[in-house]
Amino acid sequence: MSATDTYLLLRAFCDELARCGMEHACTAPGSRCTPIVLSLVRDRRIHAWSHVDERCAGFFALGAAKRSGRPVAVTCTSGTAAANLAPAVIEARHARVPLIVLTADRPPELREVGAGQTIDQLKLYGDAVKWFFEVGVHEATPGALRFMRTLACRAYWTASYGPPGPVHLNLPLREPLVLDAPLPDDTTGRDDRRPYVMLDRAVESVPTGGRHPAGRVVIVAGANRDPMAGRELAGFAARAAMPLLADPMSGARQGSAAIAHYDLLLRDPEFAAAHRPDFVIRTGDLPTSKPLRAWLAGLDAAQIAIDPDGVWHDPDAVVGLRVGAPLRALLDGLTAGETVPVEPEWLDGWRAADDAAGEALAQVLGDDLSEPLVARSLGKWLDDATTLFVASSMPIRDVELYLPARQDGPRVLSNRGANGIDGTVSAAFGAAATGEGPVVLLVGDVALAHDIGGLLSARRLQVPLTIVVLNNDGGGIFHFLAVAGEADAFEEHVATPHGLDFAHAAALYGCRFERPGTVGELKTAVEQSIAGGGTTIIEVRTDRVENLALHRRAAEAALAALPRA
Ligand SMILES: Cc1ncc(C[n+]2csc(CCOP(=O)(O)OP(=O)(O)O)c2C)c(N)n1
Ligand SMILES: [Mg+2]
Repeated sequence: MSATDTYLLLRAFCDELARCGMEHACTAPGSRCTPIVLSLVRDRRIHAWSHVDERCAGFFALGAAKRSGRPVAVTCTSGTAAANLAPAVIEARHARVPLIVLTADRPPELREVGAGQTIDQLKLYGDAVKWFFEVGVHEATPGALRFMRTLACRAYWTASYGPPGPVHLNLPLREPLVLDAPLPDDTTGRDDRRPYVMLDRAVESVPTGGRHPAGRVVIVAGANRDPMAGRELAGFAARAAMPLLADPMSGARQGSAAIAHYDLLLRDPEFAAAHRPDFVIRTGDLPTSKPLRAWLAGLDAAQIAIDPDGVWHDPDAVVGLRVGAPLRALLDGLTAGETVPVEPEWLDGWRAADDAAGEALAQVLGDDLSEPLVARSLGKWLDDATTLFVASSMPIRDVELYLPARQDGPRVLSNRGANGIDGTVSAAFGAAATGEGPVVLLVGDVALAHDIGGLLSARRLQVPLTIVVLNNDGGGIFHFLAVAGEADAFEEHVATPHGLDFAHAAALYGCRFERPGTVGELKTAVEQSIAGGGTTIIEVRTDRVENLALHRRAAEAALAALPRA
């Protein structure tokens, strides 16, 4: 057993990851992980992004995999380093993001005997990973090389499909950990650069699942991994005159059938009752909106859900049919099948209400910088080459509530698997490191403070990112909850104001800093940041109490503006 064995096996492993399609990996420093790190770095097809903090590395990998739709590897040394990947692994599982976690470990003879930096890493992430495998220590025989190649392909395909998610390989590594001679050639790979094992997926073709949507049909579109599918869905809904209640993360909030303000419309009991559909088609994840969820739960319409992985998003147990197929299969089926009969006035009613609500909102929001106006404006300004990464808490709610329907608007991404505010900055940098076009992060101050170390990617990795922070000095979302009335503990223990001046963070991490006072200045700051490259923190100061009042006024105005029968 020599370093040559270790490195030959790991080179074959990384070779297969690259052949399968891997383009990005994240590393974190340590001694034990040296052979994994060097093997990733030395494979020229894989861009290895170096991180100091494993928690940031995990979220960076998550963001990169989320935007690119391809597995990203993340490696770290043994001990608590591996434990720091847990939050990203959990989010990846819930949000269906393909990650390949490669933890370095001591070999068996050094476990449970007081060797340094050794913890039990077997099944460290529990059920949060789709697959765990203890790789073992091997000599680089032809058989072992084929095993490592197969292992890499299996990890890649398992992370990619059915549904996508994280896998964990634990790699015991014996000293010496660096090479003392050049590596010999390895001819165990397939000819013509193909992966050792390919995956052939039979695509389900049960387009309408035997049900034929008819009458008053509504489409509810939630987060969808394929931005093109969202666009196609919007086109279909417009042609079929079916109201399309589209979460921005569906990529379908566009076209003449898109209903952007469903959250507000469905708060109105009269509207909600008068617009009960006969048939509901749900796609992707269930949107966050509470009024929408409550309305769907109370319908007696037939409800079908289509998702490529057949994901089970139905907390109210009302879906009667699940179609495990890509959205395209459904659209093809509906378009090819009998023409779906629709009442022409059906979409008109939704359209008129949505437009009226939108106009009323615009009036209430006016031109004064506010949290909803920032969300709405970014939706209007950013083009379809841009990705808007949105933090949990009020930013994602504001985007769902206020982003206007728009052809060629930005792609919207968010960590909504487990709704955590952690790792948001790192995940946005990961997204910015992959793919074409700029990334803009919309984030609250607490979420930014939580992952302030993620800003290191700006300095060390030179990844450009435009960060718009809504600084209301605490968790503004909690003002919408009953706990806001618990005066003895609310401010200190729930809202958690901190008084941080993010200009200092910007200086520490080498970012530019802007504090616009008007919408016009904000627009200029965002445009300059995108055009100039680099990372800029653009801070918009707001007030939590005023924000609550503004949300209420906006909702009241929108409801008052609805056309009445
Ligand atoms: C890791 C994690 N810890 C705690 C929470 C609970 N939480 C939800 S929102 C929030 C406050 C977020 O504040 P901020 O980012 O400033 O956004 P705002 O509410 O002001 O819009 C907290 C602590 C969470 N979602 N995730
Ligand atoms: Mg806040």
